[in-house]
Amino acid sequence: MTHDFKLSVAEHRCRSCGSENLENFLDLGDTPLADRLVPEERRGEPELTFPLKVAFCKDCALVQITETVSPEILFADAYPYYSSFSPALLEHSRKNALGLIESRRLGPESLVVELASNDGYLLKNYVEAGIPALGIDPADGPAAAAEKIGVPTRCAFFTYDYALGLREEGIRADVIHGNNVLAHVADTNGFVAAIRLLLKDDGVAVIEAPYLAPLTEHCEFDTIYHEHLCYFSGVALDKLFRRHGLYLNRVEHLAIHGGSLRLYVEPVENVEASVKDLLAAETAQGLDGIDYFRGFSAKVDALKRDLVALLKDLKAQGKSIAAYGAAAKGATMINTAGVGRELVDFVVDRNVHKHGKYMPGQDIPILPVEALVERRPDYVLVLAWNFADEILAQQAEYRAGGGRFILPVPTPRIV
Ligand code: DWN
Repeated sequence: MTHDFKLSVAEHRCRSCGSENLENFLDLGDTPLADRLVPEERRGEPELTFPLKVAFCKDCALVQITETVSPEILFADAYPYYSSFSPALLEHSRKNALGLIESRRLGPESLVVELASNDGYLLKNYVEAGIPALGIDPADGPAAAAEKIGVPTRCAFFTYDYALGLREEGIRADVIHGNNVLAHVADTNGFVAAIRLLLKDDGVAVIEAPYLAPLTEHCEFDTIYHEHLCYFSGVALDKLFRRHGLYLNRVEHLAIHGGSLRLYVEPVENVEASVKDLLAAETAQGLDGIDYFRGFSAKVDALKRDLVALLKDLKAQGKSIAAYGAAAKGATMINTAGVGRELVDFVVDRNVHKHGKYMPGQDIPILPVEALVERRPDYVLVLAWNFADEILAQQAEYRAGGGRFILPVPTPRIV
């Protein structure tokens, strides 16, 4: 079902600098919302679909999708993503928090705020250390889960006006976390300006976002979906922050989510070598120019073609295939490549909120992970490939019984 104009808006200007000098370089077609899993009672009903096209801004180098879907239908009702179902992410976050407690000398007088705080997966580390924390997240399920474990959370969208309200309450943050949220907000400039408003003058915003370079180098096109409005390079981020009196002073490269950046952004300019090196490397790679992206669409088409050919070949041999990870990226992968129930029988996932529902667009059932050993499919397509090491290590029993995994990115292969 194509969308109602009230549910989405086609953008013709850059989300960061407002330029109209955009060039589309990838079209993934009209796709369903990646995290809008289908409950039993809605099976067979037409699903909302929206254009999924990617453009490059020739003026500020921001890569972005051209359609803005209403955040209310993306994140508010029944948003199924809970960070705490990933042990690797929990450990990654714990180390991040403990490192900042030490480096910023945080204590009972400090305040740490997380934007898109989800189920308290990160802020719980500050609460346990006796450091005041406040979570802000629009998804009622994860926000309630955070409160349940003692993380003070406000169920709201973080906007400039919301930050003004916090300031009027006398709330200013020593540290603001924003993990996998900057790419998700429709008002990119308003969100960054709100961070500056909420941050103390000697504070730091620590922002994690998937990094554009591995996305293109490793063909991680399935990380493109309507929740992710922007796909960041250092060049584009630096321009965005400076526009609002914030400075990208340090950057760390992370393996999480297929390759991310951890950005240290402050109201005082003190740019370290890590940022200078990042910007120089991107210029050398050509990430600040459209030519770098012009061949990407062909790479994506080749990966999709090779994946479907591999799956069809296994089915022709009489093999059974399941999938692991009812991930948002998994929805992009199966819907843009055309992987349906004729190829994949079911998807397993540890997130209990996803069980009993169906993958968007393909009506593939989502089951508990135990189904892999109970039903013993011959092959399992790892849709959550960014956690492949962790997932394969968990599934020793399935592998011991002869089960094999298929990794789709950067090239489809059996392991
Ligand atoms: O930006 C976003 C990223 C951070 O998370 C959100 N907009 C949406 C979401 O994207 P995703 O669903 O692709 O993220 P994940 O974390 O790659 O999804 C992994 C899926 O796999 C989750 O449903 C949890 C599941 N899982 C599992 O079943 N067993 C994950 C691990 C690590 C496991 O061991």
